[in-house]
Amino acid sequence: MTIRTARLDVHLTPADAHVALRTDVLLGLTAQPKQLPPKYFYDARGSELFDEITRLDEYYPTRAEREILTTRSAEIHAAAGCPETLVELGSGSAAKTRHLLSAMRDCGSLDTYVPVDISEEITQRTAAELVEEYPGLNVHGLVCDFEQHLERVPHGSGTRMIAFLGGTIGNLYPRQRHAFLERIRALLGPGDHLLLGTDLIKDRARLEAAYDDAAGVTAEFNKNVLAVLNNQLGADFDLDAFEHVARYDEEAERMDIRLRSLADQDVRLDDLDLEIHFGTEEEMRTEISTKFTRERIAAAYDGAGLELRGWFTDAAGDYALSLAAPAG
Ligand code: SAH
Ligand code: AVI
Repeated sequence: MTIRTARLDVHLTPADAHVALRTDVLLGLTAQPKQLPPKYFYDARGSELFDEITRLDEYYPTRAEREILTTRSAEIHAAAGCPETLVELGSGSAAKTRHLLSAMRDCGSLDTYVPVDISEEITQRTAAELVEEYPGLNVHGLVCDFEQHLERVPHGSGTRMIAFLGGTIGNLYPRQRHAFLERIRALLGPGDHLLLGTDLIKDRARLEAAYDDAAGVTAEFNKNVLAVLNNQLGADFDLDAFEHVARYDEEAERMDIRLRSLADQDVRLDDLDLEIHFGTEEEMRTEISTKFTRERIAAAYDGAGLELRGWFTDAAGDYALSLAAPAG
């Protein structure tokens, strides 16, 4: 038997990541209202906290997506024409992805898995685990910002499925989402498919509870972005001087996640030589999490030259995995 090792290409060196962080934070903290991009939640602690979120009672999306993948992976794989390569964007710990990989293995098509994530630590761990768990599997991981380096995703062999699970597309703003889908469309060759996970619209109470759990894990995850700025930009944010806010914006059909300043305070960021003032009650947006309907997803695909080819939901209809391919 051939013993394989995972290959990991790092397209985001610590130096590049630092420049990007400096630029984004300078822009975000000097904007009115202030905001920070959600990709900076995911240092080692942030990835751990996100994994904790996925196990919370209130946070149904992971369970719902797991239910679909547990029961319908073989069907999804067949509907996508039994691809040989699975590329996964924002792969994280790839916990649910195992169902898809097993379906590919069981039908004999599995050749290559390409995990793509901004966090080097978690991608390294995921790649190493999967080489062990799936003997003979080629694992070619990529550490990069999927909004910037999508074109560097290795091709793998045969046809591919590009999976973007967990509802992470909901964390992109409409313009970013549109540009992202267009770039995915450009990556898809004949026979390739996109498998996209999206949370669906539901009542406000369930949505708000999912993003403001009783144990306070989501609040800690949200505040972790301040810890990232403290560690990486020499900032002096007092995490106790901010509170977590999670509201459903019905008009925009998205969760709006913010940090609210509990005091009139100045924060210093040494690496940026910047001092920023927060007024009492001032809110800074740290994330959106958009919720969808089938119609909205079909329209988003349509606008990006893609076509909805398959629709899979959990029994409760809380969450959807959709399959898309180039239109026409
Ligand atoms: N797919 C997993 C993890 C979702 S959490 C699941 O369904 O459970 C979101 C993941 O996307 C994190 O692992 C985070 O590091 C990654 N991520 C967020 N923004 C990113 C970006 N711009 N480029 C690459 N990865 C990103
Ligand atoms: C990664 N992403 C899909 C999660 C979400 O549900 O939008 C991130 C998250 N933020 C707070 N809780 C979970």
